[in-house]
Amino acid sequence: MIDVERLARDLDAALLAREEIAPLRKTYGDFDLETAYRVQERGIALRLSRGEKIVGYKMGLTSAAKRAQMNLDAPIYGVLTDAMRAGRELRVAEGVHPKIEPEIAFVTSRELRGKISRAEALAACSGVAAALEVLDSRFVGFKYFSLPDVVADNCSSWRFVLGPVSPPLDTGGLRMRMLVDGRVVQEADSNSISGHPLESLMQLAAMLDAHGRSLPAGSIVLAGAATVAEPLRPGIEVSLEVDALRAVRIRAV
Ligand code: OOG
Ligand code: MG
Repeated sequence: MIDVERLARDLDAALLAREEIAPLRKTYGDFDLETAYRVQERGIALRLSRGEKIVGYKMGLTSAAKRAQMNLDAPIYGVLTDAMRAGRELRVAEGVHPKIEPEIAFVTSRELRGKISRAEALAACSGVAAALEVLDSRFVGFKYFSLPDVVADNCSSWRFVLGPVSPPLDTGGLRMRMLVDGRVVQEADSNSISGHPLESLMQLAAMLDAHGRSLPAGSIVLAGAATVAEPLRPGIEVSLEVDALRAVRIRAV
């Protein structure tokens, strides 16, 4: 029997101590995806007990590039709290081995529940923004080899930053360019995210529903990275330019 509380506490302790731990399945044996989401939920409860507030969700492994980079093959979701939201600067030393990736974020103004159409998803958005997600796994060397491990670890969530929020628009077929110190390092079409970024929002509503939950109005939703993630080193400035949206940038110190 997997002790959900124990796994959540191991991960939480690693997060607080900025320490790497072995993948949970190595230490505790196999557990399934449903158990992993329960560990994730318990880990979030620990964060909430420290005063953090849930501000939204992130979808992960929604692009072929990310699935190949992580060698995993199904979309997953994690929770975003206010403490994960970064401003203009980010302290690399507060993490273990952070990586940064280009995303699109939606801001919702209506509750979403269950299976919804693309039109319903769009109608529920009050805004859209270019976003950068900074991942940081609790596992040694950022390697975990299994979906349950990464889901339990809140899908490697660590920090995120949104660019200026624009009114809702069609986020399909937009060119996305991630730059490090002004040089393009990753480039993709926004449709490499789930075929269309809105599909990520629809998938999230369906996945939450399968866990008896809905997506509250006022949520921030990261649609998942369009390309592989790049290492975040102190001193670099990373920006993301997305056609039709305003750019987002962050400096790593
Ligand atoms: C898992 C999280 C993936 C994305 O956008 O695909 C993710 C990981 O890469 O460790 O956030
Ligand atoms: Mg991501």
